[in-house]
Amino acid sequence: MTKGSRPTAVLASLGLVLAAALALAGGAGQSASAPQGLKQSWLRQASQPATASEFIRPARPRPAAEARYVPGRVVVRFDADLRAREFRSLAREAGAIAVRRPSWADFHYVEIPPDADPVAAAERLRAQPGIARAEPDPIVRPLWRPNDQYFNLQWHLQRVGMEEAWELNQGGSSRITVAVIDSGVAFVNQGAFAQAPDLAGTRFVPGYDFIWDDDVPTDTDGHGTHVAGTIAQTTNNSVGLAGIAFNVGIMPIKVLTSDWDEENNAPNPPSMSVLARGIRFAVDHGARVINLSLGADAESFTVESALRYAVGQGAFVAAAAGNSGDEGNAPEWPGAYAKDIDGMMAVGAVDYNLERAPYSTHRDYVEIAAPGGDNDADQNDDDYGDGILQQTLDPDYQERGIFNRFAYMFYQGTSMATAHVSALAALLMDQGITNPAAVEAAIKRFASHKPPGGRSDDLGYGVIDPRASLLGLGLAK
Ligand SMILES: [Ca+2]
Ligand SMILES: [Ca+2]
Ligand SMILES: [Ca+2]
Repeated sequence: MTKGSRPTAVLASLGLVLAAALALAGGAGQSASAPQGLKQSWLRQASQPATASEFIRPARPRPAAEARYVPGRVVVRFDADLRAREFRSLAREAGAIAVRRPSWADFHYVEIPPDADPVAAAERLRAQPGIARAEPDPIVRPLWRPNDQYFNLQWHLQRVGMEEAWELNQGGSSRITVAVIDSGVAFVNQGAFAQAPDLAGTRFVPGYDFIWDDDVPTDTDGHGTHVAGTIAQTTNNSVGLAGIAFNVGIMPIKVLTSDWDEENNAPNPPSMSVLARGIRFAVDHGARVINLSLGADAESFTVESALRYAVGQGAFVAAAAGNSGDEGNAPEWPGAYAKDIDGMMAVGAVDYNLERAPYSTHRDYVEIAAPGGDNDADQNDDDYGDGILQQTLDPDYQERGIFNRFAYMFYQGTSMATAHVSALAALLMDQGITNPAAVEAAIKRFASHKPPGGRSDDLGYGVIDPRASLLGLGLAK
Protein backbone atom coordinates (compact mmCIF):
# COMPACT_ATOMS: atom_id res chain seq x y z
CA MET A 1 0.00 0.00 0.00
CA THR A 2 1.51 3.31 -0.99
CA LYS A 3 2.04 6.30 1.23
CA GLY A 4 -1.21 8.07 1.96
CA SER A 5 -3.41 5.20 0.89
CA ARG A 6 -5.75 3.84 3.53
CA PRO A 7 -8.01 0.85 3.92
CA THR A 8 -11.71 1.54 3.73
CA ALA A 9 -12.40 0.90 7.39
CA VAL A 10 -10.10 3.70 8.50
CA LEU A 11 -11.70 6.06 6.03
CA ALA A 12 -15.18 5.23 7.16
CA SER A 13 -14.33 6.01 10.75
CA LEU A 14 -12.61 9.21 9.71
CA GLY A 15 -15.82 10.18 7.98
CA LEU A 16 -17.91 9.47 11.05
CA VAL A 17 -15.69 11.60 13.23
CA LEU A 18 -16.04 14.40 10.74
CA ALA A 19 -19.77 14.04 10.31
CA ALA A 20 -20.55 17.10 12.35
CA ALA A 21 -18.35 19.33 10.25
CA LEU A 22 -18.57 17.64 6.87
CA ALA A 23 -21.21 15.71 5.03
CA LEU A 24 -19.83 12.28 4.24
CA ALA A 25 -20.68 11.14 0.75
CA GLY A 26 -20.36 7.65 -0.65
CA GLY A 27 -17.66 5.16 0.20
CA ALA A 28 -15.55 2.55 -1.47
CA GLY A 29 -18.49 0.36 -2.43
CA GLN A 30 -19.37 -0.64 -5.97
CA SER A 31 -22.53 -0.04 -7.92
CA ALA A 32 -24.92 -1.67 -5.46
CA SER A 33 -25.71 1.70 -3.91
CA ALA A 34 -25.25 3.79 -7.06
CA PRO A 35 -28.24 5.97 -7.97
CA GLN A 36 -30.16 4.82 -11.04
CA GLY A 37 -30.27 7.37 -13.84
CA LEU A 38 -31.78 7.74 -17.28
CA LYS A 39 -29.25 5.40 -18.84
CA GLN A 40 -30.13 2.59 -16.45
CA SER A 41 -33.84 3.00 -17.31
CA TRP A 42 -33.03 2.87 -21.03
CA LEU A 43 -31.16 -0.38 -20.42
CA ARG A 44 -34.42 -1.86 -19.11
CA GLN A 45 -36.47 -0.95 -22.20
CA ALA A 46 -37.63 -3.60 -24.65
CA SER A 47 -34.72 -4.36 -26.97
CA GLN A 48 -34.79 -3.33 -30.60
CA PRO A 49 -32.62 -4.78 -33.35
CA ALA A 50 -29.57 -2.91 -34.58
CA THR A 51 -29.70 -1.40 -38.03
CA ALA A 52 -26.62 -0.78 -40.15
CA SER A 53 -26.68 1.55 -43.10
CA GLU A 54 -24.14 1.13 -45.85
CA PHE A 55 -23.44 4.83 -45.77
CA ILE A 56 -19.84 5.85 -45.44
CA ARG A 57 -19.38 9.18 -43.77
CA PRO A 58 -16.80 11.37 -42.16
CA ALA A 59 -17.36 12.34 -38.57
CA ARG A 60 -18.37 15.88 -37.69
CA PRO A 61 -16.21 18.17 -35.61
CA ARG A 62 -17.11 18.28 -31.98
CA PRO A 63 -16.84 21.42 -29.86
CA ALA A 64 -13.77 21.71 -27.72
CA ALA A 65 -14.24 21.18 -24.00
CA GLU A 66 -14.78 24.50 -22.23
CA ALA A 67 -13.83 23.84 -18.62
CA ARG A 68 -10.33 22.67 -17.80
CA TYR A 69 -11.12 21.08 -14.43
CA VAL A 70 -14.14 19.36 -12.89
CA PRO A 71 -15.90 21.96 -10.71
CA GLY A 72 -16.67 21.30 -7.06
CA ARG A 73 -13.85 18.87 -6.41
CA VAL A 74 -10.20 18.51 -5.42
CA VAL A 75 -8.43 15.14 -5.62
CA VAL A 76 -6.39 14.40 -2.52
CA ARG A 77 -4.12 11.74 -1.14
CA PHE A 78 -3.82 11.93 2.64
CA ASP A 79 -0.77 11.10 4.68
CA ALA A 80 -1.22 7.70 6.29
CA ASP A 81 -0.86 9.18 9.78
CA LEU A 82 -3.32 12.05 9.31
CA ARG A 83 -5.56 12.50 12.33
CA ALA A 84 -9.23 13.38 12.14
CA ARG A 85 -8.81 16.57 14.17
CA GLU A 86 -6.06 17.81 11.88
CA PHE A 87 -8.12 17.00 8.86
CA ARG A 88 -11.16 18.88 10.16
CA SER A 89 -9.27 22.12 10.39
CA LEU A 90 -7.49 21.80 7.07
CA ALA A 91 -10.69 20.86 5.25
CA ARG A 92 -12.43 23.89 6.73
CA GLU A 93 -9.50 26.03 5.68
CA ALA A 94 -9.92 24.86 2.08
CA GLY A 95 -13.69 25.33 2.11
CA ALA A 96 -14.48 21.60 1.83
CA ILE A 97 -18.08 20.44 2.21
CA ALA A 98 -17.65 16.67 1.91
CA VAL A 99 -15.04 13.96 1.53
CA ARG A 100 -15.39 10.58 -0.07
CA ARG A 101 -13.25 7.79 -1.41
CA PRO A 102 -14.50 6.45 -4.75
CA SER A 103 -14.14 2.82 -5.81
CA TRP A 104 -10.97 1.70 -7.63
CA ALA A 105 -8.99 4.59 -6.26
CA ASP A 106 -5.98 5.32 -4.10
CA PHE A 107 -7.22 8.87 -3.47
CA HIS A 108 -10.16 10.85 -2.09
CA TYR A 109 -12.48 13.48 -3.47
CA VAL A 110 -12.65 16.59 -1.30
CA GLU A 111 -15.81 18.33 -2.42
CA ILE A 112 -15.87 22.11 -2.49
CA PRO A 113 -18.64 24.54 -3.49
CA PRO A 114 -19.32 24.29 -7.24
CA ASP A 115 -18.38 27.92 -7.82
CA ALA A 116 -15.11 27.68 -5.86
CA ASP A 117 -11.85 27.66 -7.82
CA PRO A 118 -10.51 24.08 -7.68
CA VAL A 119 -6.97 25.24 -8.53
CA ALA A 120 -6.87 27.59 -5.56
CA ALA A 121 -8.52 25.04 -3.29
CA ALA A 122 -5.94 22.41 -4.26
CA GLU A 123 -3.18 24.90 -3.55
CA ARG A 124 -4.59 25.61 -0.09
CA LEU A 125 -4.88 21.89 0.62
CA ARG A 126 -1.35 21.22 -0.56
CA ALA A 127 -0.03 23.74 1.92
CA GLN A 128 -1.57 21.81 4.81
CA PRO A 129 0.35 19.23 6.82
CA GLY A 130 -1.11 15.77 6.44
CA ILE A 131 -1.87 16.09 2.72
CA ALA A 132 0.52 14.14 0.51
CA ARG A 133 -1.00 15.25 -2.81
CA ALA A 134 -3.81 17.60 -3.86
CA GLU A 135 -4.80 18.68 -7.36
CA PRO A 136 -7.76 19.89 -9.40
CA ASP A 137 -9.28 17.14 -11.57
CA PRO A 138 -8.51 17.79 -15.27
CA ILE A 139 -11.29 17.12 -17.80
CA VAL A 140 -10.49 14.27 -20.21
CA ARG A 141 -11.70 14.26 -23.81
CA PRO A 142 -11.26 11.90 -26.75
CA LEU A 143 -8.45 12.60 -29.19
CA TRP A 144 -9.79 12.62 -32.70
CA ARG A 145 -10.19 15.16 -35.40
CA PRO A 146 -13.19 14.52 -37.59
CA ASN A 147 -13.96 16.58 -40.69
CA ASP A 148 -16.39 16.21 -43.56
CA GLN A 149 -15.00 14.03 -46.33
CA TYR A 150 -15.51 10.34 -47.24
CA PHE A 151 -13.34 7.30 -47.55
CA ASN A 152 -13.96 3.55 -48.01
CA LEU A 153 -10.75 1.51 -47.86
CA GLN A 154 -8.69 0.36 -44.89
CA TRP A 155 -5.41 1.54 -46.40
CA HIS A 156 -4.14 1.91 -42.82
CA LEU A 157 -4.01 -1.86 -42.34
CA GLN A 158 -2.40 -2.52 -45.70
CA ARG A 159 0.23 0.20 -45.29
CA VAL A 160 1.59 -1.34 -42.09
CA GLY A 161 1.58 -4.82 -43.66
CA MET A 162 -1.21 -6.43 -41.66
CA GLU A 163 -1.86 -9.10 -44.27
CA GLU A 164 1.77 -10.22 -43.98
CA ALA A 165 1.65 -9.99 -40.17
CA TRP A 166 -1.50 -12.12 -40.03
CA GLU A 167 0.50 -14.92 -41.68
CA LEU A 168 2.44 -15.08 -38.42
CA ASN A 169 -0.37 -14.42 -35.95
CA GLN A 170 -3.91 -14.32 -37.21
CA GLY A 171 -5.60 -11.90 -34.88
CA GLY A 172 -4.34 -13.11 -31.51
CA SER A 173 -6.46 -15.20 -29.15
CA SER A 174 -8.93 -15.01 -26.32
CA ARG A 175 -6.03 -15.39 -23.88
CA ILE A 176 -5.45 -11.65 -24.24
CA THR A 177 -7.85 -8.97 -23.04
CA VAL A 178 -7.56 -5.40 -24.31
CA ALA A 179 -9.29 -2.74 -22.22
CA VAL A 180 -10.77 0.04 -24.34
CA ILE A 181 -11.03 2.90 -21.84
CA ASP A 182 -13.10 5.36 -23.78
CA SER A 183 -16.70 6.47 -24.39
CA GLY A 184 -17.97 2.88 -24.02
CA VAL A 185 -18.47 0.33 -26.80
CA ALA A 186 -21.63 -0.74 -28.66
CA PHE A 187 -21.02 -4.28 -27.45
CA VAL A 188 -24.42 -5.61 -26.35
CA ASN A 189 -28.08 -5.66 -27.35
CA GLN A 190 -29.87 -4.39 -24.27
CA GLY A 191 -32.81 -2.03 -24.05
CA ALA A 192 -32.30 1.07 -26.16
CA PHE A 193 -28.68 0.10 -26.86
CA ALA A 194 -27.55 -2.23 -29.64
CA GLN A 195 -24.39 -4.04 -30.59
CA ALA A 196 -22.63 -2.80 -33.71
CA PRO A 197 -23.41 -5.49 -36.34
CA ASP A 198 -19.74 -5.89 -37.28
CA LEU A 199 -18.87 -6.56 -33.64
CA ALA A 200 -21.25 -9.52 -33.57
CA GLY A 201 -18.41 -12.04 -33.70
CA THR A 202 -16.09 -10.09 -31.41
CA ARG A 203 -15.39 -11.42 -27.92
CA PHE A 204 -16.23 -9.10 -25.02
CA VAL A 205 -15.32 -9.47 -21.37
CA PRO A 206 -17.09 -7.60 -18.55
CA GLY A 207 -16.14 -3.97 -18.09
CA TYR A 208 -17.60 -1.00 -16.26
CA ASP A 209 -19.29 2.35 -16.91
CA PHE A 210 -17.58 4.89 -14.64
CA ILE A 211 -19.76 7.72 -15.99
CA TRP A 212 -23.14 6.16 -15.12
CA ASP A 213 -21.91 3.78 -12.41
CA ASP A 214 -23.13 0.49 -13.81
CA ASP A 215 -21.66 -2.60 -15.44
CA VAL A 216 -23.08 -2.09 -18.95
CA PRO A 217 -20.56 0.30 -20.54
CA THR A 218 -22.49 1.06 -23.74
CA ASP A 219 -21.37 3.80 -26.12
CA THR A 220 -23.51 6.92 -26.53
CA ASP A 221 -20.84 8.72 -28.58
CA GLY A 222 -19.26 6.47 -31.20
CA HIS A 223 -15.59 7.11 -30.42
CA GLY A 224 -15.03 4.04 -28.26
CA THR A 225 -16.82 1.75 -30.71
CA HIS A 226 -14.62 3.04 -33.54
CA VAL A 227 -11.45 2.45 -31.50
CA ALA A 228 -12.65 -1.05 -30.53
CA GLY A 229 -13.28 -1.75 -34.22
CA THR A 230 -9.68 -1.04 -35.21
CA ILE A 231 -8.51 -3.44 -32.52
CA ALA A 232 -11.05 -6.22 -32.99
CA GLN A 233 -13.76 -5.51 -35.55
CA THR A 234 -15.25 -8.88 -36.47
CA THR A 235 -12.98 -10.02 -39.30
CA ASN A 236 -13.26 -12.50 -42.16
CA ASN A 237 -17.07 -12.54 -41.75
CA SER A 238 -17.75 -11.26 -45.28
CA VAL A 239 -19.30 -7.98 -44.06
CA GLY A 240 -18.05 -4.62 -42.87
CA LEU A 241 -14.43 -4.10 -42.00
CA ALA A 242 -11.43 -5.78 -40.40
CA GLY A 243 -9.65 -5.27 -37.11
CA ILE A 244 -6.03 -6.07 -36.28
CA ALA A 245 -6.26 -8.40 -33.26
CA PHE A 246 -9.73 -9.71 -33.95
CA ASN A 247 -9.61 -12.76 -31.68
CA VAL A 248 -8.75 -10.96 -28.45
CA GLY A 249 -11.27 -10.07 -25.78
CA ILE A 250 -12.35 -6.44 -25.56
CA MET A 251 -13.08 -5.01 -22.10
CA PRO A 252 -15.18 -1.85 -22.57
CA ILE A 253 -14.67 0.76 -19.87
CA LYS A 254 -16.52 4.05 -20.11
CA VAL A 255 -14.82 7.18 -18.76
CA LEU A 256 -15.70 9.67 -21.53
CA THR A 257 -19.06 11.39 -21.96
CA SER A 258 -21.21 12.27 -24.95
CA ASP A 259 -23.56 15.26 -25.13
CA TRP A 260 -26.38 12.83 -24.31
CA ASP A 261 -24.65 11.70 -21.12
CA GLU A 262 -24.14 15.28 -20.03
CA GLU A 263 -27.59 16.53 -20.99
CA ASN A 264 -29.12 13.68 -19.02
CA ASN A 265 -27.10 14.36 -15.91
CA ALA A 266 -24.74 11.41 -15.87
CA PRO A 267 -23.46 11.33 -12.31
CA ASN A 268 -19.72 11.40 -13.06
CA PRO A 269 -17.62 13.76 -15.21
CA PRO A 270 -14.97 12.59 -17.69
CA SER A 271 -11.95 13.43 -15.56
CA MET A 272 -8.44 12.21 -14.90
CA SER A 273 -9.34 10.71 -11.54
CA VAL A 274 -12.20 8.80 -13.17
CA LEU A 275 -9.73 7.62 -15.81
CA ALA A 276 -7.34 6.50 -13.07
CA ARG A 277 -10.10 4.38 -11.57
CA GLY A 278 -10.85 2.88 -14.98
CA ILE A 279 -7.21 1.89 -15.45
CA ARG A 280 -7.09 0.22 -12.04
CA PHE A 281 -10.35 -1.63 -12.73
CA ALA A 282 -8.95 -2.91 -16.03
CA VAL A 283 -5.74 -4.15 -14.46
CA ASP A 284 -7.50 -5.82 -11.55
CA HIS A 285 -9.85 -7.60 -13.97
CA GLY A 286 -7.13 -9.11 -16.12
CA ALA A 287 -6.51 -6.68 -18.97
CA ARG A 288 -3.08 -7.25 -20.53
CA VAL A 289 -3.28 -4.22 -22.84
CA ILE A 290 -4.88 -0.84 -22.07
CA ASN A 291 -5.91 1.53 -24.85
CA LEU A 292 -6.09 5.21 -23.93
CA SER A 293 -7.31 7.17 -26.97
CA LEU A 294 -7.89 10.25 -24.87
CA GLY A 295 -6.14 13.07 -23.12
CA ALA A 296 -6.28 16.10 -20.87
CA ASP A 297 -4.20 19.25 -21.00
CA ALA A 298 -2.99 18.89 -17.44
CA GLU A 299 -1.32 16.09 -15.53
CA SER A 300 -2.67 14.16 -12.59
CA PHE A 301 -0.94 12.06 -9.96
CA THR A 302 -3.97 9.76 -9.94
CA VAL A 303 -3.38 8.71 -13.54
CA GLU A 304 0.40 8.52 -13.24
CA SER A 305 0.00 6.28 -10.21
CA ALA A 306 -2.54 4.08 -12.01
CA LEU A 307 -0.24 3.78 -15.05
CA ARG A 308 2.70 2.67 -12.93
CA TYR A 309 0.40 0.19 -11.22
CA ALA A 310 -0.70 -1.12 -14.63
CA VAL A 311 2.76 -1.82 -16.03
CA GLY A 312 3.83 -3.18 -12.64
CA GLN A 313 1.02 -5.71 -12.87
CA GLY A 314 2.02 -6.73 -16.40
CA ALA A 315 -0.32 -4.60 -18.52
CA PHE A 316 0.98 -2.72 -21.55
CA VAL A 317 -0.46 0.76 -22.09
CA ALA A 318 -0.81 2.70 -25.36
CA ALA A 319 -1.83 6.37 -25.10
CA ALA A 320 -2.54 9.01 -27.72
CA ALA A 321 0.13 11.68 -28.18
CA GLY A 322 -2.40 14.45 -28.85
CA ASN A 323 -4.01 16.25 -31.78
CA SER A 324 -2.64 19.75 -31.34
CA GLY A 325 0.37 19.37 -33.64
CA ASP A 326 -0.83 22.18 -35.89
CA GLU A 327 -2.55 24.14 -33.13
CA GLY A 328 0.13 25.00 -30.63
CA ASN A 329 1.54 21.49 -30.13
CA ALA A 330 0.74 21.51 -26.41
CA PRO A 331 1.43 18.34 -24.42
CA GLU A 332 -1.35 15.91 -23.50
CA TRP A 333 -1.58 13.61 -20.54
CA PRO A 334 -1.54 10.67 -19.98
CA GLY A 335 0.50 10.41 -23.22
CA ALA A 336 3.26 12.63 -21.87
CA TYR A 337 3.96 10.15 -19.06
CA ALA A 338 4.96 7.47 -21.55
CA LYS A 339 8.59 8.42 -22.05
CA ASP A 340 9.30 7.81 -18.37
CA ILE A 341 7.36 4.55 -18.14
CA ASP A 342 8.70 1.31 -19.62
CA GLY A 343 5.72 -0.64 -20.90
CA MET A 344 3.66 2.42 -21.80
CA MET A 345 3.96 4.10 -25.21
CA ALA A 346 2.74 7.45 -26.53
CA VAL A 347 1.49 7.15 -30.10
CA GLY A 348 1.72 9.75 -32.86
CA ALA A 349 -0.37 9.61 -36.05
CA VAL A 350 0.84 9.19 -39.63
CA ASP A 351 -0.96 9.70 -42.94
CA TYR A 352 -1.12 7.49 -46.03
CA ASN A 353 2.55 8.19 -46.80
CA LEU A 354 3.49 7.18 -43.25
CA GLU A 355 4.56 10.72 -42.48
CA ARG A 356 3.37 12.69 -39.48
CA ALA A 357 -0.27 13.74 -39.87
CA PRO A 358 -0.53 17.55 -39.53
CA TYR A 359 -2.52 17.41 -36.30
CA SER A 360 -0.31 14.84 -34.58
CA THR A 361 1.41 16.33 -31.54
CA HIS A 362 5.19 16.20 -31.98
CA ARG A 363 6.97 16.34 -28.66
CA ASP A 364 9.74 14.52 -26.81
CA TYR A 365 7.37 11.94 -25.37
CA VAL A 366 6.24 10.47 -28.73
CA GLU A 367 7.64 6.93 -28.87
CA ILE A 368 5.96 5.31 -31.90
CA ALA A 369 3.71 6.24 -34.80
CA ALA A 370 0.82 4.45 -36.49
CA PRO A 371 -1.88 5.38 -39.01
CA GLY A 372 -4.24 8.02 -37.65
CA GLY A 373 -5.31 9.28 -41.04
CA ASP A 374 -5.77 12.65 -42.67
CA ASN A 375 -9.23 13.37 -44.00
CA ASP A 376 -7.94 16.54 -45.66
CA ALA A 377 -5.70 14.54 -48.01
CA ASP A 378 -6.32 11.95 -50.76
CA GLN A 379 -2.86 10.60 -51.30
CA ASN A 380 -4.08 7.22 -52.57
CA ASP A 381 -6.40 8.85 -55.15
CA ASP A 382 -9.53 6.94 -54.22
CA ASP A 383 -11.67 10.10 -54.06
CA TYR A 384 -12.06 9.74 -50.31
CA GLY A 385 -10.20 11.57 -47.59
CA ASP A 386 -7.54 9.35 -46.05
CA GLY A 387 -9.25 8.68 -42.68
CA ILE A 388 -9.44 5.50 -40.61
CA LEU A 389 -12.63 3.59 -41.43
CA GLN A 390 -14.55 1.49 -38.88
CA GLN A 391 -18.18 0.87 -38.07
CA THR A 392 -19.69 2.88 -35.24
CA LEU A 393 -22.83 4.75 -34.20
CA ASP A 394 -24.48 6.61 -37.06
CA PRO A 395 -24.10 10.26 -36.00
CA ASP A 396 -27.39 11.29 -37.64
CA TYR A 397 -29.15 9.08 -35.09
CA GLN A 398 -26.62 9.29 -32.25
CA GLU A 399 -27.13 13.03 -31.96
CA ARG A 400 -30.86 12.38 -31.45
CA GLY A 401 -30.24 9.87 -28.69
CA ILE A 402 -30.73 6.77 -30.88
CA PHE A 403 -28.10 4.16 -30.17
CA ASN A 404 -29.02 1.22 -32.43
CA ARG A 405 -28.17 2.72 -35.83
CA PHE A 406 -24.69 2.23 -37.25
CA ALA A 407 -22.60 3.47 -40.17
CA TYR A 408 -19.08 3.17 -41.51
CA MET A 409 -17.30 6.28 -40.34
CA PHE A 410 -13.98 7.91 -41.12
CA TYR A 411 -12.27 9.22 -38.04
CA GLN A 412 -8.80 10.69 -37.86
CA GLY A 413 -6.60 11.33 -34.86
CA THR A 414 -3.95 9.97 -32.57
CA SER A 415 -6.87 8.07 -31.00
CA MET A 416 -7.07 5.93 -34.12
CA ALA A 417 -3.27 5.51 -34.24
CA THR A 418 -3.26 4.35 -30.61
CA ALA A 419 -5.71 1.54 -31.39
CA HIS A 420 -3.22 0.12 -33.93
CA VAL A 421 -0.47 -0.01 -31.29
CA SER A 422 -2.72 -1.59 -28.66
CA ALA A 423 -3.71 -4.26 -31.15
CA LEU A 424 -0.10 -4.94 -32.09
CA ALA A 425 0.79 -5.21 -28.41
CA ALA A 426 -2.00 -7.76 -28.01
CA LEU A 427 -0.53 -9.86 -30.84
CA LEU A 428 2.91 -9.70 -29.20
CA MET A 429 1.46 -10.63 -25.82
CA ASP A 430 -0.26 -13.54 -27.54
CA GLN A 431 3.19 -14.73 -28.68
CA GLY A 432 4.10 -15.13 -25.05
CA ILE A 433 5.74 -11.84 -24.06
CA THR A 434 4.59 -11.21 -20.53
CA ASN A 435 6.60 -8.09 -19.73
CA PRO A 436 5.12 -4.77 -20.96
CA ALA A 437 8.62 -3.26 -21.20
CA ALA A 438 9.60 -6.08 -23.58
CA VAL A 439 6.55 -5.33 -25.73
CA GLU A 440 7.59 -1.67 -25.90
CA ALA A 441 11.14 -2.69 -26.79
CA ALA A 442 9.97 -5.00 -29.59
CA ILE A 443 7.67 -2.38 -31.09
CA LYS A 444 10.42 0.26 -31.03
CA ARG A 445 13.27 -1.92 -32.23
CA PHE A 446 11.42 -3.39 -35.20
CA ALA A 447 9.64 -0.23 -36.32
CA SER A 448 9.85 0.89 -39.94
CA HIS A 449 10.62 4.42 -41.20
CA LYS A 450 13.13 4.93 -38.42
CA PRO A 451 14.08 8.61 -38.25
CA PRO A 452 17.73 9.65 -38.71
CA GLY A 453 19.45 9.31 -35.36
CA GLY A 454 16.92 6.72 -34.25
CA ARG A 455 14.16 8.95 -32.90
CA SER A 456 12.21 12.09 -33.76
CA ASP A 457 9.44 14.04 -32.10
CA ASP A 458 7.32 13.45 -35.23
CA LEU A 459 7.46 9.64 -35.26
CA GLY A 460 9.20 8.56 -32.09
CA TYR A 461 11.22 5.44 -32.98
CA GLY A 462 9.35 5.02 -36.27
CA VAL A 463 6.13 3.54 -37.66
CA ILE A 464 4.80 0.23 -36.35
CA ASP A 465 5.81 -2.82 -38.40
CA PRO A 466 3.70 -5.68 -37.04
CA ARG A 467 5.30 -8.43 -39.12
CA ALA A 468 8.84 -7.35 -38.27
CA SER A 469 7.99 -7.10 -34.58
CA LEU A 470 6.51 -10.61 -34.59
CA LEU A 471 9.50 -11.95 -36.54
CA GLY A 472 11.85 -10.12 -34.21
CA LEU A 473 10.68 -12.32 -31.41
CA GLY A 474 12.13 -15.29 -33.20
CA LEU A 475 8.91 -16.32 -34.84
CA ALA A 476 9.46 -17.67 -38.34
CA LYS A 477 7.15 -18.80 -41.05
CA1 LIG B 1 -16.10 -7.52 -40.61
CA1 LIG C 1 7.65 4.28 -22.70
CA1 LIG D 1 -8.04 8.51 -50.10
